[in-house]
Amino acid sequence: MFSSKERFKENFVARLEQREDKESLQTVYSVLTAMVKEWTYDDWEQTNQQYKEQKRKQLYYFSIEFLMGRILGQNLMNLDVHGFVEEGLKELGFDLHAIEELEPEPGLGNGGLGRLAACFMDSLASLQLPGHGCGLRYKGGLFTQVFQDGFQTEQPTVWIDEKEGWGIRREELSLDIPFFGSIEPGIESNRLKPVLKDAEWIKAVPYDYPIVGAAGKTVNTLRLWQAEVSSRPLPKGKPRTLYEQETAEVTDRLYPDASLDAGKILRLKQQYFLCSASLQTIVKNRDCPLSDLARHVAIQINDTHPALAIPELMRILMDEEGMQWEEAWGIVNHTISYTNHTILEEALEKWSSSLLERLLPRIYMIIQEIDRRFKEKTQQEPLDEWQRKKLAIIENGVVHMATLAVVGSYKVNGVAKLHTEILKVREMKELNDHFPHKFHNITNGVAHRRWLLKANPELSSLITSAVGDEWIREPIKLHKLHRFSKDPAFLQDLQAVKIAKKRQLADYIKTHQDIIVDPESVFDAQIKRIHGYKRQLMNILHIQMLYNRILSDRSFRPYPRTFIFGGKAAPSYRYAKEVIKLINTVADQVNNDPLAKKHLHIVFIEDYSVSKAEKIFPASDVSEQISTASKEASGTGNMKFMMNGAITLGTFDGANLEIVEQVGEDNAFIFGLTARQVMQFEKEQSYYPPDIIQHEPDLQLVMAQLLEGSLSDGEGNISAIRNQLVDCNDPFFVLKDIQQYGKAHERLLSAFENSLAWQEMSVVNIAQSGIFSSDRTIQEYSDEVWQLGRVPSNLL
Ligand code: 26Y
Repeated sequence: MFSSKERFKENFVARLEQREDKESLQTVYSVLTAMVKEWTYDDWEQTNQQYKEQKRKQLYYFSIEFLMGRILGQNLMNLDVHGFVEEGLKELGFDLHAIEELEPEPGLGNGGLGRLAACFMDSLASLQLPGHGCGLRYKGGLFTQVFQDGFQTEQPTVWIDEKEGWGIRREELSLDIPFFGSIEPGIESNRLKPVLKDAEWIKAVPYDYPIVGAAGKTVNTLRLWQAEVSSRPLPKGKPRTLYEQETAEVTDRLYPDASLDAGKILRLKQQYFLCSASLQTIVKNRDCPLSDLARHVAIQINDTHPALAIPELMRILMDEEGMQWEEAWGIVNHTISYTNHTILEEALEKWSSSLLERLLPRIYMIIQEIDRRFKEKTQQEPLDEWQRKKLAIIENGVVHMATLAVVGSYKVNGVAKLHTEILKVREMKELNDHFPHKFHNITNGVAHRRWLLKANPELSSLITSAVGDEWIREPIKLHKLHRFSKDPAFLQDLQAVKIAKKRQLADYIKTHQDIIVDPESVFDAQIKRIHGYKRQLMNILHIQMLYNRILSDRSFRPYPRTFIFGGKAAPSYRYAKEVIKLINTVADQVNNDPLAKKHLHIVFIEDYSVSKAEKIFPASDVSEQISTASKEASGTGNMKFMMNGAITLGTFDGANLEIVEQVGEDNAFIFGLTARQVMQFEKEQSYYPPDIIQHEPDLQLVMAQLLEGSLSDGEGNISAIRNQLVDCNDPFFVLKDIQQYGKAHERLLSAFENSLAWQEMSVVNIAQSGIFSSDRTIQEYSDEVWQLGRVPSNLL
């Protein structure tokens, strides 16, 4: 690698000279990427070599999503060369920022869970821990969101990284994975061995991506599997074209529609494909006797999507390696651990026994045996019928993946204190009673190097100029900023940085969405998947109430605000899509109303993604975290806002509670029902929205506009919202919390008007955000679950 700008420039120019289209930015991108790849690959080989020689325990993080975002800029940063590469290119007349924007963005994830996996990859490598990712190389990432007449439409995204991408195809490590067929008893070396007959095989080809740790040197691996046609014979009667088409589908896209059986089979195929290919490789490449596997390998399953790892590892140990059940189970149960990310009923995976049995006959047999043995164990316990149901892996023809994941893992964690508590006392109470030592909490964290250092270089320089750069390696050192919380000069600088970031975002909004917003207004952002429990609906109804008041009350002239939304709705989630349409409808009205637009602007950033998030977090003053208490497992956007100095406006839910624990209630705006109150209402079924509407004229007006007036399009396009809010007693308590939400907004606005006091709150938030770095999270996983040893870079 180069240690100086001059050498970099020389080499860069020499390479550029050899290219044909020297003037194009695309060529510059291609030359630069090739150079960074070379720098990375040396360290990558060395890291692998080192891990092999030292025989260190390795972690494999299994996840159906890895939402990595763009890689070039991050690698330049972690290699510690971003500064001189940027300068060098500038001197040559190129803008690094523009070059970075040319990288096709891998959208191989959907939301928090996938981005968490990506942050974990960064922290593992940066802490010099041997930890790798295992996932799928989807041809298209999540769909591209395009608004048409305010409605979300979905367009397939093809993520092409064949020529210029970071991945390396490892053809020689390919293997075949079987599906369908039937099990027959066979004999091998004098022992019974189940034999799979007439299976359909799909070839799994690994693509390896380098994960560069901070300060370079440690380079771990993200291995993504791609499905291809196998050379094995097809089962009798299977048409070749159908087989080819079905094979291509396996890694075609994330979360294919699973409303019909064919879609369910496809999702299960994806899950097994990931687990089987990864586990077979891990077992084959181990550097220890099989009986020692748990001391040399840790496997973390990111939610239940890779829970088939449990029966699959059993299968490998027993059928392929000849182990007895008890010994194999002991290994599985000391190797695999499980992270739960949700308590929402609809997201707890359940599969029909018959589908599973048809697609994966041997795996289903093993799940049945795990279930039988577990039932036998709990037989003696004095449990009622309901409790036994909650402990069943297979019940009434349905396989409960979360139960399987808990029974097969040695540790189970929730992702924030409140979430873990709810798992233990309610959602998984029976399992926790049975396995009291399995459950524990590890609060999420985010890669501060991406979300602060890279996304907000202006703020990062300000922090470094005040307290030095230790915080980059040790984020907890952000504490030192407290010293500046009353320093007017620092507070002014902080404000200037925020304004600069707001201007950048305003420019982006002007260019891409043709809306002019005022950087002096409060930037209030809610960016996350669109979902009922996250309550984007409450946000937009509140805005509509403000709008109504501006029109009706001449004395009401609130401080200008820009409301920013971003997020996608699952294609089949009708309610969430109606919320999108509603936000766009209100936005159209408000942004075009000459009176209202002096006070309010609404921007729905189209096709929200990691790179867009990198622009929004640094530019926001207010972080909307307004989920119905008890429903948001953790949230991680809340942490990204916090480290960029935004103030939380939120409910006591997920990690918001821990944010408030850090900053104190004076440095956040908290409102609404508590988790306990929500759960009480749910238990008693005593919430009845019409009671509330009856007493609130401003709510009555909004509801009237929504149901038959200016917000309703008269074509039934908001019938799902209506149905939920009015007819189904709104499980998300929107109207119950909306008045308190409005009051919290008022408190917030008056705080904003005192700009020094606001900046002081901002400093406290940044100073206390270190604990939410994923470095801390990963260290906890390592200490409490994986027991990894650091491999210092001086050894590398
Ligand atoms: C398969 C299907 C049912 C499904 C697909 C995606 C189920 C769940 C998911 C994704 C869940 C997810 O992203 N959960 C989020 O995980 C974050 C990281 O822990 C949390 O911060 C966040 O609260 C949670 O909603």
